Amino acid sequence: MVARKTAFITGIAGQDGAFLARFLLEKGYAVHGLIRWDSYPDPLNGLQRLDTLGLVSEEIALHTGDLTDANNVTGLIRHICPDEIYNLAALSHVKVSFDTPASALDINVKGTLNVLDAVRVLGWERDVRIYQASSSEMFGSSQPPQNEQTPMEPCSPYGAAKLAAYHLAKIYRDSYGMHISNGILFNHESALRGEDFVTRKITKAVAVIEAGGAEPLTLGNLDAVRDWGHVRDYVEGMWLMLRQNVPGDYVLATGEARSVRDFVEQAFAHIGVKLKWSGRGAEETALDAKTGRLLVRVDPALFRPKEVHALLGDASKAREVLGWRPKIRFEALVADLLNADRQLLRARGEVSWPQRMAG
Ligand code: F7E
Repeated sequence: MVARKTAFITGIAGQDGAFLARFLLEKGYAVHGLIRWDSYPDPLNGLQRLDTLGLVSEEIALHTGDLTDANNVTGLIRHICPDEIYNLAALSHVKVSFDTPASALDINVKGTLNVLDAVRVLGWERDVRIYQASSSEMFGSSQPPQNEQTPMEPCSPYGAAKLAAYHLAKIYRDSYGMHISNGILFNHESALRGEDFVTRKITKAVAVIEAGGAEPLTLGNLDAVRDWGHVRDYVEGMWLMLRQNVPGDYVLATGEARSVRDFVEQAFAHIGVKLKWSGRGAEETALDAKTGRLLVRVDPALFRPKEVHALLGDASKAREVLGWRPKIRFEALVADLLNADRQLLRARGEVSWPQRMAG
């Protein structure tokens, strides 16, 4: 009989953590997760995602702790004795990292170091496989398409912190022979994405407008181009990286570049509304082409101090070595998020439903 593997997921209460937990449970793993002390009292921001996936149960062992506390991390890893660690905990909002750069470095760099060093200090370098959540934000202003060889020029404290953590992972791999892989993931979304990320912000606003909401959708930079995939595909890629005999670094991306404006158009198209764009930059607006009602406007307060203009991933290496292929394309992704937001509105009873859009 094959022994049951144990996985430890830091950041299990986040979007990726929740999907990965479900994926690993389905594979028969014993799953342990790290949550911050404040994840409990605030279910909306804390364990809501695990709850949505039906995972707040004895199936998962949740441990309260803090990634920035080295002794705490070492103690937890010693106690859990994991075969695999997925280090997903992070301050993950790029704009927030401009406001709290020290926290971004603390959690994203020191937190990663604490995980890597705990395994080294315990002398388990050959026993534990580690997945490090690296990010396409590390490419920053590098020309697209980006792959594992592309120079990294981060544009935010978040990107710089992720790059430092990426290098630490490589240094520990090369210095101590540890099985550590960096997943360089391009944007990946789901219905569990926080509403302060652009995809959920758009689909939630469109669902509200469809149900009779009066407020237009207010956004920052509409020209930003991203490579958006679905988190379901990406957690499989994380797991596949740890199945390899030799660790490595892999880009996971769809290879499809879309602007924020494209995402907005697609979401409104899904509810049967065609947009008419006019103006540029902070003056740009979109009206309902049929009724002339203002549906989208720009607020310069949502611009970032420095923007990553275009991210488009080349995931050839993951395709060839891991056999990884994303299955969910752009239209299906937008539909998935929007339909979930429609359902959520109905369930919360926040607006009357169904209701015709006011003209
Ligand atoms: O922004 C623009 C914004 O916040 C996407 C994280 O998971 O992916 C994510 O980082 C784009 C940016 O994600 C609004 O300026 C316009 O160009 O959804 P986002 P992100 O910054 O790309 C990477 C791979 C990560 O690793 C990160 O952890 O959309 N944008 N208007 C806006 N963005 C937001 N949030 N809100 C707006 O109103």
